[in-house]
Amino acid sequence: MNKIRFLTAGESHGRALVTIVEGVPAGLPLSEEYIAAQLERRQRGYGRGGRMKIERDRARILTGIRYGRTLGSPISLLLDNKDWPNWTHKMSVTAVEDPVDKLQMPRPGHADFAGMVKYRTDDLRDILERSSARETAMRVAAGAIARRLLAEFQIKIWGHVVRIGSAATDFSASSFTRQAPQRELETFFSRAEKSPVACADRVAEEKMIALIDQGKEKGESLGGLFEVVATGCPVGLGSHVHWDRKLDAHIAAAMMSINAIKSVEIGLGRDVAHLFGSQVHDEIFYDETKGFHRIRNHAGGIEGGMSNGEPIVARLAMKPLPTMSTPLRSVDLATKQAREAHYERADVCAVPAAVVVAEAMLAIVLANALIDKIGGDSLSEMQEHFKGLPNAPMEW
Ligand code: EPS
Repeated sequence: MNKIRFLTAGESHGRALVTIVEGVPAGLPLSEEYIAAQLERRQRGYGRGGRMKIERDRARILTGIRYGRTLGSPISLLLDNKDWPNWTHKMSVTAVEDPVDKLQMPRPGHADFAGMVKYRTDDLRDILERSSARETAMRVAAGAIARRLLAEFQIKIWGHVVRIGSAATDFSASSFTRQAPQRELETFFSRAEKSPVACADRVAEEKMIALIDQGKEKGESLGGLFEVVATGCPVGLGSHVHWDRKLDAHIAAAMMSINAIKSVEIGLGRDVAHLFGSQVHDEIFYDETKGFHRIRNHAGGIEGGMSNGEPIVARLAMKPLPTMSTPLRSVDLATKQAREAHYERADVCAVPAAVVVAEAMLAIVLANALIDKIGGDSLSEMQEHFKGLPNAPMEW
């Protein structure tokens, strides 16, 4: 079976994070710099805590590449935690004589409580170290490889923030159709890229920043809403024929696997529930210059579990992080006494970072859907197959 699969390993305050990415076709140009650029994007964002000032994420390529190109063999990446020297005792791999105090006040909304019960531990550090979003650095590294592959087929991935708490922009990327000039897309998303909250709307951006400042002052945290978009997808990724081949199902599963994500919508999403059919579905047109086309993209690029050639748009809701410097009420699991939840250094808002993680997961899903559709053990074989893809019915 020729599909990209990857495993990640690593605790937030352990020595390092690692990933093995298997199934990448041979002959793909890839460098540490390309991966580093994506890792750096994930570290940005107004509202991050002190940790991001310590880390300078850069993954080393250990295997799978020769002379700047993939070999088709497993690619392994290693990312050292720069914070590790401060944690060698707390996170020692070997037993220590003077272990640190156990943490026993689970944070409401965090993996702490269920994790402690499930894994039979009386120290929530055993759970939080792996449930931490630090792990997403490796997903971004693995996703960078998928993104690099998609770029060879002019498939591009973008993202922007729609809402942080009560501050929002009205703009949705499902306003872009396949006909949208590349320049328009690039202008919009590069505005989002330069924004400290990844929002292209300057008025909304200001409100978001003010809200994060307020949240920080109050010891609160904030979630939000954001969109990830893929342009340039050919028609027919995924399939209508079986539940586990539907592209939207794969996207939803990948997105829901990201820390703190509570909902995923495609295109209009839940708004389809209160409109007439004619207000929802995107009519089909044809003319000589544009070929088959739509004038809107409420479907978010997916019909019947398949890409329809329009931009794929997924909208995700992220909950406010459960670690708050004004802690919520909890219970000391050892004494059963009411206590404040555990607090340690954390981000006030990580929505702009989550955009980059969701882009990475979307890249992995789409790279796999493309491999599934056209096959090929090497980039050049995939490119040959890609040329033969029909763009419209009756072209086969
Ligand atoms: C996180 C808590 C913070 C975040 C961390 C996720 O880390 P620390 O506990 O070291 O201050 O900065 O995110 C990252 C380290 C990262 O790379 O994104 C948590 O508890 O989930």
